[in-house]
Amino acid sequence: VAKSIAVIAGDGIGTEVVPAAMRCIDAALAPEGHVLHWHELDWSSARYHREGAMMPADGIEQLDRHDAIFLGAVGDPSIPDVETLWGLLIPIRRRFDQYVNLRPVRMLDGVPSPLGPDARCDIVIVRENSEGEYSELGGRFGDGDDAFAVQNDVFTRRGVRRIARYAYELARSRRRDLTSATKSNGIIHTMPFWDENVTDVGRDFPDVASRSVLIDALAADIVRKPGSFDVIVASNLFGDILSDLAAAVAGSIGIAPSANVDPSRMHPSMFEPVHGSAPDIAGRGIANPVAQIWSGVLMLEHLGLSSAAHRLMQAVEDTVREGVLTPDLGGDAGTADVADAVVARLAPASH
Ligand code: GGG
Repeated sequence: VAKSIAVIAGDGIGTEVVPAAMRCIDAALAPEGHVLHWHELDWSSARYHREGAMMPADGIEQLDRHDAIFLGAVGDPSIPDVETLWGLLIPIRRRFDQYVNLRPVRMLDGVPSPLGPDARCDIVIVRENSEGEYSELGGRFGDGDDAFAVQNDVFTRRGVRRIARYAYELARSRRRDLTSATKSNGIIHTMPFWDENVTDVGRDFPDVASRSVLIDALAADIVRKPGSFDVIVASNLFGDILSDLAAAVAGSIGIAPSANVDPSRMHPSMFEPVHGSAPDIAGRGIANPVAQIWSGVLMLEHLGLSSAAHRLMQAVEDTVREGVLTPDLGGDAGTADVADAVVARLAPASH
């Protein structure tokens, strides 16, 4: 199978972890006779400075010709985040109707959790990825001390129901337990609407235990008892925040992967780490590549290359279990050291 992958390494540590992950993915595929054709695109903040836009005017059409998109990170201190995010990441998610943002969070042996050695968790956060709080509706009004800003959230029946259905189906394939993040006590229009639609979809899944939990209590419970969660479904903003929190509980945001999925498969899906460009550590060769490699595992699964995906994940788990860790996890390995260790574990045994 030869698949075509658009690669956008982007900014900061994206340019370090993406090539490291590509090496690992190629090493996982080689023994099986599969190849990925990588098409590297220099769409980034550097391009914005050079040409006035993060991506070309026909960027979406270019991406649509590929089987998947492998993205690193976007964001640079020299450009407002709103330009970088809405100039690249968010248009891709929306134009390709990647309405599911899957964010698995699992504790790996060898990765220390701030909760101690006995902590366990294996959660998938299903973040709504096409509407909600990420909205362009609103604006700034007035001047001086009378200035104010209005931000409108958009929750559609179709949007809430389709993400709820996806999450229930995922829960059915796992431990049959679903938690929905809400804030219907304070957010009086959109959150009760979210709750009603999630509950309604849940009637088709009587075999899945489900509950609605206020986001503040849920955040505390993810810290207090992370092992009690299976699938969590959340709106765009809530899902983004909860996945950083859960990743930190599992050891580091440096290991947290994500998949932006168009379940209809009409368009390419996009695979990226949860973390951003981390300008504070960029250029030092110490960024953790695990989140990017794990995002590659999700991409291989999505492309139907599940045996290579399984071996790649196994190699990552063996690498961290044996103590090859970057500084965010308390080790002193560099980005390339971790990738080398993963590649070495994937090499066919020599006789
Ligand atoms: N890994 C992609 C990246 O750079 N994400 C940074 C970010 O701020 N993302 C916002 C979001 O996922 O909504």
